Amino acid sequence: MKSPIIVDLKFPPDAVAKALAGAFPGREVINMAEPANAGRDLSGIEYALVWKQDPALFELAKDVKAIFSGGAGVDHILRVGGLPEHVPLVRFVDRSLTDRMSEWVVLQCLLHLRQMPAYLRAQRNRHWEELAQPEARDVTVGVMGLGVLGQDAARKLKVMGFHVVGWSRSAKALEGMQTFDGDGLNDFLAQADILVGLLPLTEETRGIYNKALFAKLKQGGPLGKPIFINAGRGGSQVEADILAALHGGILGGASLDVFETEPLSANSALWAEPNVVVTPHAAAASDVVALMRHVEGQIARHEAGLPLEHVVDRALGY
Ligand code: NDP
Ligand code: OXD
Repeated sequence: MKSPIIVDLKFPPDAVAKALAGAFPGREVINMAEPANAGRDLSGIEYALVWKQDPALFELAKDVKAIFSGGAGVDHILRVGGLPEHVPLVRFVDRSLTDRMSEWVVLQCLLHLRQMPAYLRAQRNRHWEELAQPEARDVTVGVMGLGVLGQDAARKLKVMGFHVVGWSRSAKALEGMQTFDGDGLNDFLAQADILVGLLPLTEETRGIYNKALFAKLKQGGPLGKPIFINAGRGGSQVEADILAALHGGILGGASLDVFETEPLSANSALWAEPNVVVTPHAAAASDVVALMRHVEGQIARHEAGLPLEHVVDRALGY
């Protein structure tokens, strides 16, 4: 008898219901979005798939043996708290999510390289003026976070011709790319014309993109001033410092997909900044069908006695 799975995903309910229709054959699915499941006895159930779960979920689901995240980042899940200790928490790692993130990152780097914010302004003003155009090979993109997403984005940026360097907590040897770890942050920043943030939100990375960091980026490169791009988590950026750096000539532009508070307030000055691109945490939304497939695969491994993959190190927070 297969253990049921609890699903508590704060995603659009119709997309979840549709994806669940063909998922988990032979296994009961307890979708917490259905009113009939409110207050249901969840004891004895071994699996839970969650994203921004109800804070009381694990008081009811005391016997879970594995928890699956609906996203690649797990800060929301850890922040809610109440997770049973020593139960593995598995991140969502999937080709579709990785491809989408790399599309977004490459798009933003090209957009700033090719001066699209300025050309779009010129178009609105019916103003014809060709701007100076550096080549990608002369521009260094520094990727902060060389995990699943950072490495794929770095590879694809290289295909577009950018010179790419990377920084991560532990040392990495990546072919054709200079990498820095931990203490090498200042040397890494000093090379970056474009800084791409693909870090998880942890105690160590909260507020890391701040005025002190922006001041260490390379000035006077082919783009004039450095560009800041972030699709990791908004809690890692200090928005007041981004605005001050833009106004003070420390940053030349930014592309932001994530924000300190989401949705971004209609009053935020970021919306109206001339060289700032704002997207609504949409760089790489989880494909719910792919998510179910990934969880099925991991449960199959677990039930075959194989180790779960992509397990979060709860002490590190990612
Ligand atoms: P991974 O866990 O695979 O990679 C995280 C990377 O960050 C690793 O290279 C890790 O270093 C590095 N890192 C973590 N902490 C530190 C630190 N203190 N100092 C230096 N480096 C650090 O995560 P993913 O690549 O899969 O995802 C990254 C993040 O992207 C997610 O956590 C999520 O927040 C965000 N995301 C955003 C989406 C969006 O739509 N905007 C969609 C999906 C994810 P090391 O290699 O040494 O462990
Ligand atoms: C994720 C996200 O972490 O969508 O997957 O932000």
